[in-house]
Amino acid sequence: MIRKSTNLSRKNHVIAANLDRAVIAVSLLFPEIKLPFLDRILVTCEVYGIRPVIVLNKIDLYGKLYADDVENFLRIYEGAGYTVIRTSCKTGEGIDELRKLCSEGVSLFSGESGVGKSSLIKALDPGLDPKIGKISAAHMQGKHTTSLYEMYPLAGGGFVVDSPGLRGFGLVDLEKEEISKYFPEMLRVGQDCRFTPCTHTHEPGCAVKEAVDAGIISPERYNSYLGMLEEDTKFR
Ligand SMILES: Nc1nc2c(ncn2[C@@H]2O[C@H](COP(=O)(O)OP(=O)(O)OP(=O)(O)O)[C@@H](O)[C@H]2O)c(=O)[nH]1
Ligand SMILES: [Mg+2]
Ligand SMILES: [Zn+2]
Repeated sequence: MIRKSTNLSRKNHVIAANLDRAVIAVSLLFPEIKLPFLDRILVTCEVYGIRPVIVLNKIDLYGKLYADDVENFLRIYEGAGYTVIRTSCKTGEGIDELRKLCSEGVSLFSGESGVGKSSLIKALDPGLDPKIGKISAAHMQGKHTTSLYEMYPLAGGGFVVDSPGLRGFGLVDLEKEEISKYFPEMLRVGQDCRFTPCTHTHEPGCAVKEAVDAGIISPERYNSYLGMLEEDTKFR
């Protein structure tokens, strides 16, 4: 799994190797999720053939007020074909399911600072002691508590890699025509576009745009795709 540094060096940064899956932890609150950021991680997983599992953590915080946001999130990502597990390190919801999933092979825990990567690892195996931070009261964000990559064996089987919170996630170099292949829902319908290659932006007879209009592909995912296409090449 590789990301491009978002600073001027634009260096490739190898995050981890020989992974069986990437557990991408997100939260609707503290810190608030940014969908294009999640989509960049998902594209990178597709590029390297790593199976992503999305963990919507801190489910105990959302209540009725955010019920629609939770539904919307599931609609977007389950609709795109991803596995989404709802978890809480406070109530234990979803932890058994996540433990079962992680009981074989090596799982990288990735995501923004403060989403609860280290807390999830501790919940999977209370015998472990990864450092857990606090949410900064001033910014309602994580404080970059985990500073090193560390692999732990789980008592119930499998290995997990705790990692420092990601600040930015630069995509590795991809040709513009290539990007949509890494959106599984676009790959599925893209064969039916009238033109090949099709950028799925302005071409007539574009099956991807039709699927967006028909509500089969979510506008949020499509917008992330457009954002990746439009990015100045220095950010890709
Ligand atoms: N309410 C609630 N708080 C949680 C949950 N999971 C984690 N937290 C809290 O979120 C804060 C950050 O948790 P960490 O596990 O340190 O987050 P992290 O993703 O490892 O953060 P970095 O190491 O900085 O990247 C802590 O105060 C946790 O107690 C949860 O499911 N519900
Ligand atoms: Mg941590
Ligand atoms: Zn098209």
